[in-house]
Amino acid sequence: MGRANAGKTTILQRVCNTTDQPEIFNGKGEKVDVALVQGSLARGYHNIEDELIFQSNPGFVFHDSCGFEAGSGVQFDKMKKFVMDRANTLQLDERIHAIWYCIPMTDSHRMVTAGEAKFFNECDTGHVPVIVLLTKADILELEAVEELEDQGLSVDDAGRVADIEKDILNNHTAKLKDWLKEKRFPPHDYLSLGGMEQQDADCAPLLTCTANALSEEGLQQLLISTQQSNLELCIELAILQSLKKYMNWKTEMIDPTTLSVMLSQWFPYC
Ligand SMILES: Nc1nc2c(ncn2[C@@H]2O[C@H](COP(=O)(O)OP(=O)(O)OP(=O)(O)O)[C@@H](O)[C@H]2O)c(=O)[nH]1
Ligand SMILES: [Mg+2]
Repeated sequence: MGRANAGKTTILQRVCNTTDQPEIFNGKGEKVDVALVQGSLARGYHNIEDELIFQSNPGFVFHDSCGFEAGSGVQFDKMKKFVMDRANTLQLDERIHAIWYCIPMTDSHRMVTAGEAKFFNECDTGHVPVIVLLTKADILELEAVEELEDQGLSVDDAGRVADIEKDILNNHTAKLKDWLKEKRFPPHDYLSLGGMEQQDADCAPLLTCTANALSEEGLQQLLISTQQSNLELCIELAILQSLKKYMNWKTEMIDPTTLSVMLSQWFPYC
């Protein structure tokens, strides 16, 4: 979720380790001719029912929704129905498992618009965690430099710029948390992401944060084993989760074959 230009597609590309655009399939599973909808995509309009799949990792199915500025009531209602239906459906192939709500730091003066307020007041996503992503956080470096200049201080000290940038980000995050905690359905977690437009950007924090927000271990395993951008995450969770289970077992139940099967479940694509 998130307004136009918030950095949504870029995040999905990083998670799927690609620079390609996704293929789009409509609600009936038919491929959508991207050339035909190019105009509306360029205006940041997305049909939330469409499924976005990257060839580099077809294990993930994404849904992309535009932002909801004041006045787009029909779009909001359509999104709300989609989210509530798909969060609760028993049809496994239709179920959504997590929502990333992008708020770009390029708009730090209007982080919570009527659209965000409406979403967090009205959208009960039940057990489906909503994680607010403060996207394009790298842009705050510019604000930090401006602040130093205003104070008449040198901007050559990279450490000082980084410290002020961190303070500004902490400030924005605190403000955002303050606003959203008052809503009826506040987000489960917050995470800042910057430099995601770079092809080698690390999305491990995003995957770890999402895995932590998922309440079921089976879902965590699906997420971590489906992503192929960070092998370390698979190793870390395979060891932590398998050993955690193993430690509760009686000694006579422990055998290397069982342990290796448990570990390998985190690496189905290898
Ligand atoms: N500085 C910076 N730019 C970013 C970052 N992430 C994305 N961008 C840039 O922001 C622009 C928009 O990114 P997209 O991923 O296309 O945004 P979107 O939310 O999918 O936009 P729509 O599909 O139009 O709604 C692109 O030029 C990206 O390169 C980031 O972390 N930092
Ligand atoms: Mg996009």
